[in-house]
Parts: sequence; C-alpha cells; structure tokens
Amino acid sequence: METLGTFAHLAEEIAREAGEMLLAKRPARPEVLATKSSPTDVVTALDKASEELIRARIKAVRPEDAILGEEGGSTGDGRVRWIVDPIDGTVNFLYGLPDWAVSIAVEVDGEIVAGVVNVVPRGEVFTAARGEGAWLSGERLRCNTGVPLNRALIATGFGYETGRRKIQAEVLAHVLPRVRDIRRAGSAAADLCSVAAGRVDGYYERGPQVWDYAAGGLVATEAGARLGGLNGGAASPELTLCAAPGLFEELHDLLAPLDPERDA
Ligand code: LIP
Repeated sequence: METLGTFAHLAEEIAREAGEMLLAKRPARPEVLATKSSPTDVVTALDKASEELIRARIKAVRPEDAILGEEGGSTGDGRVRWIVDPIDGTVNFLYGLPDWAVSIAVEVDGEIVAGVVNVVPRGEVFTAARGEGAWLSGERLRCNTGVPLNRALIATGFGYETGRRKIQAEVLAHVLPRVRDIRRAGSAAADLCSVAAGRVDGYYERGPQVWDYAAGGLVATEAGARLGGLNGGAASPELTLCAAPGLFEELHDLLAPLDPERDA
C-alpha cells in the first residue's frame, strides 16, 4: 500500500545514496561535459551519473512510475511521477561551493506529495510529505512569519541567458532598495529549504524549472510558506515566488508591476 511516508522514505534513501556517490566521486575540479542554454549553463559527468543512479533505484522498486529528470527528460506515463534534479546548483558543484543539492519530488495525479532536498556538502537532508510537515534532522521546520518587506532577507537566482539576465538585473534594481538584503546562493532547491528553515524570509526567481522547485517547494509550504506565481497562478518557470503569507503578497505586489516574466 502506497503512503506518503513510503514515498518520502524511498526518495530520501535514494537522495542520500546519490549524495554519497557524488561526494565520493567529485574530483577537485569536475570537468564540464556539455553546455545547455548558454555557454555558462553546464553539465558535468556526475550530473548524468547521479541521474542514472536515481533512475535505476526508482525503476528497481517502482518500474511502472514516470520519471522527469533534468538531464534525461521524461520517461513513462504512470500516475506517480518522480521529478528529479540530480545536482541543483551545478555551478557551485563545479567550483566547490557548498550550495548544491540532490532534489527528488514525488507527484501523484499531478500533486506533489513528497519532497527531499539533500544539500550534500552541508550534510543536510530536508524532507517533507504533504500534510505531514517539513523536517531537517528530526526538527520540524517553520518559516519566518510577520516579517515586513523592508526587513525581509530575500533569496533569488538568475538564468543563464543574457537576455533574461538583463531583465533580472532591472527587476533586482527595484527590489534591492526595498528589502533588508538579497542572497544568491546558487541552488533554487536549497533556497526554498532556506525559506522553510527561516534562513531567509522569501525567495523569487524567473526561470526555475519544475525539477528545481518541486521538492523544495513542498518543504517550504509544509513549513508554512506560500508558494506561487503572479496573480494567483501556480509556481512555474515564468516566476516562482515563496514566503510566509503576508510577505508573499508584499513581494508579489512589488514584483508584479515590474513585469518580471519577460526576457530582453
Ligand atoms: C540552477 C538553480 C539556480 C538558478 C539557475 C539554475 P542548475 O539550477 O537552481 O539557483 O538560479 O537558474 O536553474 O542548473 O544548477 O540545476
């Protein structure tokens, strides 16, 4: 019998194994295997190896499930879909910075029900199951509440294409003077977990893909945050926004008139 706990447990086991493999095999200077949307959007051999390991483990236990992975695309069409980012924060992985993560979410009939973000270099595994809370090392997570926009520490990220970055910089120029400060850690999955853990107050980004925010988004919402897009829409690559209710709306209302979903 499938329970949310079973999915969360399996996702955690697999994310931990992938993290151990990555730590063991990461050379001092990982090599770039290929580039994607721009010359700075890189893939290493270990992104591929991590996704292969994750896919193999899922298939061994649940051969009928669908899988969407950043590197391998979409396979299968079961009502259960695993959404996998084998390394979120590949540039950090390349440079040896500590914010990169293995992110695995489980979606059933279109709803994310379990999420695990293993921020490997930090030894932190964030887990969440729908309706059952978000957790880190046995501690239940709660996002910060009651923080006004002008006191909020806001995480964000940037895309890889020049045209997108031009607009992101323009939007940021409006946001920065109106908040406590900005953080750019380099992993959307880790950023969302930081919202959950109260390490930042909010997060917004134009461009993250579902594998970047599916697991971390559940961790954040199970910690009490609101996750969405503009004008009542769902979180999406157009814009993903996350913060406690109250701050979410303030941040939304600051961003919306700036038309942050455009590219130059
Ligand atoms: C990256 C993110 C990062 C974001 C980048 C990119 P990748 O994922 O998580 O925070 O700003 O646009 O999507 O490419 O390392 O898996």
